[in-house]
Amino acid sequence: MTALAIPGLDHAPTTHPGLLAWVQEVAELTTPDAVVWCDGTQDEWNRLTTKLVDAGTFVPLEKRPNSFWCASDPDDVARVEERTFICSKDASDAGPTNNWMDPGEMTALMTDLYRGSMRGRTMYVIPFCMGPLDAEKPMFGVEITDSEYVVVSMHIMTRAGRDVLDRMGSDADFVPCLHSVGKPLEAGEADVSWPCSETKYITHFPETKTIWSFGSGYGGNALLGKKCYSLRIASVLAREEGWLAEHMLILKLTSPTDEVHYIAAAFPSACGKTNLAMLEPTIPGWRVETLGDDIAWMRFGDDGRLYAVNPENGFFGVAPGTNWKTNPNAMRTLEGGNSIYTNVARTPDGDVWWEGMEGTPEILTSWKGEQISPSDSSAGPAAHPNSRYCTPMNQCPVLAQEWDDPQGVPISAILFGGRRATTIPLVAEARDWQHGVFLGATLSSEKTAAAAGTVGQVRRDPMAMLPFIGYNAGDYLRHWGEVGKQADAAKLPSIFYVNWFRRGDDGRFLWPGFGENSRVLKWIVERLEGRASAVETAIGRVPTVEELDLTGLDVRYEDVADALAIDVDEWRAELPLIEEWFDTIGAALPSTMQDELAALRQRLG
Ligand code: SAT
Ligand code: MN
Repeated sequence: MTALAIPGLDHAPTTHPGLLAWVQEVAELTTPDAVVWCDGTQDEWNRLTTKLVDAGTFVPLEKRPNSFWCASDPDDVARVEERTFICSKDASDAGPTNNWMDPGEMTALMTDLYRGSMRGRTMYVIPFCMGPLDAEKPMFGVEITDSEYVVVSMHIMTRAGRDVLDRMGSDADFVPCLHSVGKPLEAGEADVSWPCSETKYITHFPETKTIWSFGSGYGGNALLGKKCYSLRIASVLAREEGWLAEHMLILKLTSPTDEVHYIAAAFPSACGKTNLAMLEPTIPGWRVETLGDDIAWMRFGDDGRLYAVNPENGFFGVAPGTNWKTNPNAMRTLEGGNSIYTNVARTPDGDVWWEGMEGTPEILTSWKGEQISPSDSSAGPAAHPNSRYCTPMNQCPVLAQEWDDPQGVPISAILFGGRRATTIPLVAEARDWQHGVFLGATLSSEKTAAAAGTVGQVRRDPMAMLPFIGYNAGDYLRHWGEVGKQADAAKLPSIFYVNWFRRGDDGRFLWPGFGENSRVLKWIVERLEGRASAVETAIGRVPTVEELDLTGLDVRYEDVADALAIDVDEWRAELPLIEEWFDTIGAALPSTMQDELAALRQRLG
């Protein structure tokens, strides 16, 4: 087949020779029925959402304007870490925490998979930009996909379309992102509502800054601007260029006396980043505004401070547990419409529902499409635990006005946190940058449903980046150390470790969490401003119960004391686990991390 036989291929609205050549090459390999250059317009959204409704993939939600319900294949509901690869030339550059394959071998293998993989489908070319388009050096990408679901999701999650292509001109660098659901259609074959393949590969080539994804339609595997570009590839760029690409929310905290602090916080997937980013403080006079809920790119400004930008344009949040109490601002964002819901339940009157949402409808269509009653516990969850909403940032009622400032915002504090039932106190402050890097390097969390695998198991998750570091984890920790030497120590953000999830002996949470976490943020800000005291402990500086503002909070004193406690025996039991983790990283681990571990051991006695 010659390229010109594919309708649309010759209607390229660009003169960019590299882009044109790549699109042509992919079209010849994947042999779609047609090629469409996406323009990012409302018209395109309308056309594709209509197509998805007609195909049975989307169900329009009568109760939510311009919003759609969608159910995935039951085997395509989360990121697939065991199918995710970093294909650096040298295996040691992928390090012990990533899957690796030789780039040549992977290219050959996936080229075979892509051959004819778009047959019977349309190939879409989506020009997109991560971060503001008016940045000095905009971060371009182009995703080629055969999934309409991906196109409309990219409309929400990124700046996508014609403006991006125009700004790219004929010579801008871009990250080529190739995606196919891997389900070609034969002539006359009816499509399924969620096409995907049993064979899945989520592949990154760090040397050529290229992404190839095959077989999955799920967010983190298919919306390639998100984890693949903005974390795995961007972390490689960040290392080369001296900045940080991190799995962090960004929030703006304003005190009753109008002092402003910007805070970035890293938690593993499904550990409450979105809730913290949109938090409604329970203490009077304090205000939180949102700049991002998942990813932060941080670079030093001319003033020596670290500035953060959120590369995304939307929220791809975990639905279950989101409600008017845990995250009223997410609920309000969703009320704006223009959203896609994947794997939640649907009510008979055209609304969505998930576990934890207020009101329990009598009858529901579950994420599996079954008619169930949520009160019938034998039916299983109505919404998949990793079900997601995809919704535009600009509908968030507490969006900070500077959220899309290309300069970013200066970060005062970095929080690391995980989900731990024991050991880790509610909050601890690092002594200095290197100690903070150690806290991040040893971050641990119980596994959640955001990735396929066993939920609940404790695993080490350095800086909540374990599945997202695009290179060797030891080199990554070294890079964090180096970044701390780029600036005057006094200008670096202070680093804190938090754990909202500690439990008492009877299994109940010791700290109420959600809006009450503003009390912890207040202590953090008072530390930054030198107004709060802390107790030096073996693991860092921890507040006493009295140092936390608990005014009006209905909580037992002993519970807060237990939430803050450093149990030396628990910490001694943690040491071999940290050691084992450092052994896993091996020779690339910077010696500073071993020094910190030795110092901790000594302090624990
Ligand atoms: O990977 S996703 O972006 O789909 C969600 C997550 O795991 O953080
Ligand atoms: Mn995430």
